[in-house]
Amino acid sequence: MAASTLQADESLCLQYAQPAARWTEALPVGNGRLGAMVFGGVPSELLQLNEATLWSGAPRDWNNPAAREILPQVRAAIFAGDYVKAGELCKKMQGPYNESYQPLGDLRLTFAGDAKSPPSDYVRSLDLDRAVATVRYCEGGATFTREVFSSFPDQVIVVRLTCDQPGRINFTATIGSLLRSAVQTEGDDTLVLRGRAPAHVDPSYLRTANPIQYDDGPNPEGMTFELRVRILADGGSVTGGGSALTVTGANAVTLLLSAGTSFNGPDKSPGRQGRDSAVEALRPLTAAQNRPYAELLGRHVADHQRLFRRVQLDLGRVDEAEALPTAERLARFVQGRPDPGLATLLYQYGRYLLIASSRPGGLPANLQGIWNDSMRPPWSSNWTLNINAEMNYWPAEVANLAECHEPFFDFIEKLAVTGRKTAEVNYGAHGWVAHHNADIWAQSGPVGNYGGGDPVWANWAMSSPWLCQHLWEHYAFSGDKVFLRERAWPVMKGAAEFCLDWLVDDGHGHLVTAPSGSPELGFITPDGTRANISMAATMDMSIIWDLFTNCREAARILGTDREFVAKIEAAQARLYPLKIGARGQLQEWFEDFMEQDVHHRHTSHLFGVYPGRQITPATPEFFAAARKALEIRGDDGTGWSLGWKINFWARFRDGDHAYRLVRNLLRPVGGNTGTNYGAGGGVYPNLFDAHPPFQIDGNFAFTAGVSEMLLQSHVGELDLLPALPSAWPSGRVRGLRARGGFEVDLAWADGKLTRATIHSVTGTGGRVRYGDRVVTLDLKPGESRSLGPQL
Ligand code: FUC
Repeated sequence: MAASTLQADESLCLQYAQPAARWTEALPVGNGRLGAMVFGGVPSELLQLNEATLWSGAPRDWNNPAAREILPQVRAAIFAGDYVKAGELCKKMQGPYNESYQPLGDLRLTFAGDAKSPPSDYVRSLDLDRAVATVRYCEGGATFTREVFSSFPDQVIVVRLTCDQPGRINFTATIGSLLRSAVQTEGDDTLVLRGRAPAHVDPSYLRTANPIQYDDGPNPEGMTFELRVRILADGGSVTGGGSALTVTGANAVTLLLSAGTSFNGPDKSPGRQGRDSAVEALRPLTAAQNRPYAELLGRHVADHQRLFRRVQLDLGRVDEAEALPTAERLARFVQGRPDPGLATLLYQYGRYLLIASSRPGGLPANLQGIWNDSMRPPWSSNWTLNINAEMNYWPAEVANLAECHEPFFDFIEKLAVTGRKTAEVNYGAHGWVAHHNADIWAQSGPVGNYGGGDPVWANWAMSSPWLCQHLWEHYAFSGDKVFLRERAWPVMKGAAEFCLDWLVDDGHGHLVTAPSGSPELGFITPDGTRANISMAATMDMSIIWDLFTNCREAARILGTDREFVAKIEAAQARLYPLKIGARGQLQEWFEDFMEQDVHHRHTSHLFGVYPGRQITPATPEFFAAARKALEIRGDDGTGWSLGWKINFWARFRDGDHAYRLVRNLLRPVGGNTGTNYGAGGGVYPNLFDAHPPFQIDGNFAFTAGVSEMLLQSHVGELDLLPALPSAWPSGRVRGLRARGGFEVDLAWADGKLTRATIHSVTGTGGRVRYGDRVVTLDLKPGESRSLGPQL
């Protein structure tokens, strides 16, 4: 293995020797709003395009006033031990399903080619450090190069075609969309596609006769959108009309792609009160066309690197592996050949994908980030709140991309508005509630089409306290009291108000949630009854514990709401306690029920281990019981499940077991995109995480998990290399963030820390741990301290 170095990150490339044959081989670029999957074909290039705000549907009333009448009946059934009846009653509390994220369209470039000389020396790559996808090949004695990127500063996708010989670029450009739309040319250099999204799309998992519904009325509902492609040729000519433009004999060509929708916020009809999508699409294009290509590229790379380069990681390298195509590296790695650089690549890919799918001012990354080619994408490509959306943001703070967390905060604030109404109408409760699924309209009610959803997922009501953890964590890492006071606290308080109303006395003095399920797993009672819904599932209690703990700390720091905090303290003391079951495991339900599926992908009962901080070495019995519960679940699962387990094993300080999950997550799954709820997650050739199908949360959980193996800070101290696996004996990391306002650089060799540098950004003092050694640092903001292995 080559010595550990931290040089230029030229190795941070995904690379392939063939064009993409499938979507999960294509390479993603994005600026948080505009995304493209670049296929890299030679006779025909395909860019599959997305715009993050393009969704089906419109704001609507998903609240269900009947729920309020049903709730006491549900509770009575639960307290009488009739869990089956409770589950059936829960269905009557549901509302409509959420809407679906929609694909924007395709850009196709069909090249004239050279029949006498087939292409050779083909290479296709994605450079994570520059956020540029490149295709290069030789044909007819010339070398052709394409570069594609999605610029955040200029809000356009840029495609650049060059050749080392003049006048050799010839192609025809066309655009199209799966959505209702029409294409025309404008002037002699622009293609314009105008369309309208469906007024409703049923989720992918529903079998319905008419799942995609357009509004054909005179004043139709449904989002409008526009895609524009402007072709700027250097030399040669651009000709055509209708729906195609042809470039002939150019030296170089720049294509600028811009798109806009009529989305005007979650409370505005996109069909009738929307923005002008034509204006939205035209504005950035008009600005960008005045900048030469080199300037567009320079602005893009500088913007990307400002974020991306904050964390540098080297887990060790095997030189011959670094040079191989990415898919071959995966194949070698799964056979047991060492390639720590592959884990580094996937780690940085998670950071790349967050930068590319979640930028200030936009929407948060959905189940597929921003990349989707289907009108009925898996699970609507929505925000699934019982694990997936939160998981997307686990790396944001620790992996030094706090700005990329911001779209999630905006979204949470919007849910806090719609969710206040839902809490009141459905449950007669104060504060705000959200359930299992959310969409661009900030859907906050339980889904299920009034009885069709299984309550074990549809009726899960714990989103608001969990989402608030993200607001708190942003403060915990940054120390930003203005954020805590003005943005976090009002939303956290609203979630706590809901929880205080939602909790009920179990008749024995404890406060419980009822109805309550452990997502998305049913149980078997001692008499053999199979049911889903009972009271006080461990996850509920741990999430509420987390919110209450964070609220108490927040209110103390802000010196606010003393009376309210007293209520929280009183309730927290009465929360139904954690329990240890007959197998020595942390119980998942309020009684020691058996799991209907002992290897189920969800590990909800371990919330207190990660992302929570209720279960730590300071609670040794529960820490051991949680570990036992994870052992029972096993080491397989869907992609995101494997990713969560890396984080758990890191918190259990077992680096080699965490690494076992790293290996499982790096299993190549080829082209397998059929939905698999059981085991078998891994990665696609383009390193998108496979549930299967593609779901981006596993990518983000991987990055969070590797960070957690190297640095932890959730128990009031900086814990250095808490879970270093023997597979990564030597390495370095620079720029990880820790709670309390610190950045941390670490170097290690032979499995041992050699040097740590703690930079205080806003932090003052703090404990630092390496193994059993602990030191207390006294640092002022801006100061750094270097420590050796003795601390
Ligand atoms: C939950 C999970 C599934 C999937 C879906 C998007 O329902 O249980 O595995 O990730 O969300």
